[in-house]
Amino acid sequence: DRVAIRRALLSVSDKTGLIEFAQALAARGVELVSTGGTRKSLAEAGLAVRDVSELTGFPEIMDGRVKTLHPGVHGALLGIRDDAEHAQAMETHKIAPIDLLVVNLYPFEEVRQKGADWANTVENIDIGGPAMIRAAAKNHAYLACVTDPADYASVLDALDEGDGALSYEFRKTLAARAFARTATYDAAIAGWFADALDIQAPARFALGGKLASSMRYGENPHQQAGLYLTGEQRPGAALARVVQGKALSFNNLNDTDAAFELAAEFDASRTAAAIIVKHANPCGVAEGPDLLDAYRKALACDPISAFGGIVAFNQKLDADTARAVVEIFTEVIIAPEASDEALQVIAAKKNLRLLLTGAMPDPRAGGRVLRTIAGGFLLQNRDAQSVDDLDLRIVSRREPSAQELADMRFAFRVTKHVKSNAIVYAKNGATVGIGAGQMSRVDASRIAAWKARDAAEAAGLAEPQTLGSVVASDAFFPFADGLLAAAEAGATAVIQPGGSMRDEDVIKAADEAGLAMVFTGVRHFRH
Ligand code: 93A
Repeated sequence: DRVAIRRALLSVSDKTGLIEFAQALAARGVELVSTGGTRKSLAEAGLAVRDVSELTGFPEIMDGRVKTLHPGVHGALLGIRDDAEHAQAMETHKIAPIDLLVVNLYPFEEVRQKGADWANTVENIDIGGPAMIRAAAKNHAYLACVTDPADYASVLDALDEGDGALSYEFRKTLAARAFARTATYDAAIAGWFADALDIQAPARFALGGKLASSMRYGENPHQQAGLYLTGEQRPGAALARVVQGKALSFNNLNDTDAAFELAAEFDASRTAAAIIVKHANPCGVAEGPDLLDAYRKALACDPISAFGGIVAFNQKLDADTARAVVEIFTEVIIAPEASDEALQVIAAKKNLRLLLTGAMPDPRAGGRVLRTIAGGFLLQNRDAQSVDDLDLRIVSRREPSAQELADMRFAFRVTKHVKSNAIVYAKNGATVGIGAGQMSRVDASRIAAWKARDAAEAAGLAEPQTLGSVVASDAFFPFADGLLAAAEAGATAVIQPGGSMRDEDVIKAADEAGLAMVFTGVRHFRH
């Protein structure tokens, strides 16, 4: 699967490192072919280089707009070397194979940034370059394609390692980089047009995704919105089959995603889980022997907030659970599957959306999370950390009981999906108080306890459910106060990442209050 590099076609606008790279290639016996400006630079540096017009038998025309757009070039890039017909075509038309393509594109992004006039910016839309890059990247089984001067050194290293040849794995990596480059390049051009024409509707301007549906509006009625698919095959809100109900809104999809991703944290072969989400935060989460039990416990956490909520399950939805859900106004139900009887129960509620995904997503799988900021975007890996994989370190004098430990794991699992600062009280596999999205941790702690008191009152219970509960925090307690607020509310055990400068004070406070405490060593911020 190695490809010996004998001939390279170089065509670059950014000439950084070009001469050194070409010299190194020539020194390794690689024949150089090049386009006008690039050829001139190489020749001036004393390198033997052929003009691409020698390959095509056709001169560069139209001020360079057409220089490599020719079967002599594209046949060389696209020909399948071990296909008899392709080989015959190459021979008949005297097409010399190219083993290495080195291209970087007209500097459209820089020209756009400088605010050049319309005609000048348009002239900097590269056509031949992306065509060659895409051809070579498609045909990575037979050649390599370099699109970034930053990769020259690693290409030379790989060549030396491979004795003048490049491996399949390496060529595949280069192809991935190549397609990423043409994708961002075209996105920049599309973005420039959209800005220039003041096209605000995202539905008409894709950011590297494929438009799946336009929404009636975005987060608010005066905002336009669309759902785009990235190609990632992760079961969830974007790819689910919509069985019934009104059209999904932007907020529905966002909340449904939050609910289902949390449901996925519960291994369906081990336990049944129900999640109720409002405004992208869970307002009730529980696990149990079956979905009905889990749903009832989840609802009890905060029945007021659950009104108009999104409900997610990690197992096949059954009729009894469906009946319980439709008792209160619910916007969306999402589950991997549903029984025929459950489908009938839900069908009676015309507006209620039912989404079936066919499977649960893997909570440990990688993936990307994107957030836009003014002038750019932030990209990070998905938080794929599961509490099941962590070594929990007991730091208190008192050891937690088995029930406390189970509830601590449960609460920490939930906390990962609550906006920071997040505090979650849990008891017997159910949340009993959730404090989300607070600017101070102690406030999150107080709000969670206060909500638990409200829920107890509404249910006619004499005492709040936080009594005898455990408490989880998404990040370390910087001071003892948040922890003491939890103890005051009746929590007996604490799970938190640890790692504060004042850990010692916090541990001391836990010991004094008789709390059991474990450190996870992992934090779950969610901003
Ligand atoms: O004007 S193009 O779209 N038409 C082409 O046929 C073509 N072939 C290569 N631009 C084309 N290129 C681009 O020219 C390359 O992507 C590269 O950025 C640049 C190199 O030109 P030169 O070698 O003349 O400096």
